[in-house]
Amino acid sequence: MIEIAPGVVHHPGWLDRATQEALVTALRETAKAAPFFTPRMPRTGKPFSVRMTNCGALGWVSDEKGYRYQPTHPETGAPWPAMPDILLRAWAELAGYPHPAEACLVNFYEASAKMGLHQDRDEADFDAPVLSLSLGDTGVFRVGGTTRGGKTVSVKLQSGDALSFGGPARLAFHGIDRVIAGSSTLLPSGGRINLTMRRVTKPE
Ligand code: MD3
Ligand code: FE
Repeated sequence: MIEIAPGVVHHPGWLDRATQEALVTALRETAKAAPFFTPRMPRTGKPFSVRMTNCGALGWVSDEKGYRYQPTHPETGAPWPAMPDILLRAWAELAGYPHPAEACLVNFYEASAKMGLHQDRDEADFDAPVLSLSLGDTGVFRVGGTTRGGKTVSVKLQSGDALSFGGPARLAFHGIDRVIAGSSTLLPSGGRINLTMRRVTKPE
C-alpha cells in the first residue's frame, strides 16, 4: 500500500482477477434490482455524465431538489439491494472502523464520462473513512486538499485497486479527469465502475 497524501491510502491490485469477476457478476444482480439512473445537478437539473445505482441500507441520489441519502431507489421506489459479501469483507479489512458501512454508491463511467472536483459531505459521520474499489478501465483520479484551488496529485486507478480516505483526507477535493478506454478486459463493453462504501449516520 502507498500513502499518496495524508490519509489517502492506495492499495494497487487489492482484488485479484477472479474476485473482480465475481464482483461484476454480483453487481449485475444489483443493477437488475436497482437499475442505473442518471443523477442531475441540484437546481439546474443538468445531468451527470456518470450513471449511478446503490446497494446497502442507504443510497446517494442527486436531483433538482439536492443531494441526499435515501433508503429507496429514486425511480422504482424499491429498497436498495443488499451489499455483496465481497464489499462487506473489503470494508471489514480496509476501513479500520468498528461499525459497518451503510451505503455503497456504484458509479458507471463510459469512455467519455468524468467527475469534476468536489467534496463528499452529505454524511453525518466524517470519522469513518470512505473506501473506493475500481473495476474495468483505468480512471485518472485527482485529489487535492480541503480547500478548492490548492495543489493536487493524480493517480491512475486500475481494475482491482482499493483507495481509502480517512482522517485529514475525508474532506479532500477529488474527481476523475478521464477514463482510459480499452485499458482493461474486465467489462466486455468497456467502461469503468467505481464503488464507494460509506458510513452515513453516526453510530450510537
Ligand atoms: C476522497 N467517486 O462517488 S472514488 C464519489 O472514482 C467519487 O467514481 C470517484 O468521488 C470515482 O463521490 C472517486 C475515490 C473517492 C471517493 C470518496 C472520497 C475519494 C474520496 C471521499 C472523500 C475524499
Ligand atoms: Fe466523491
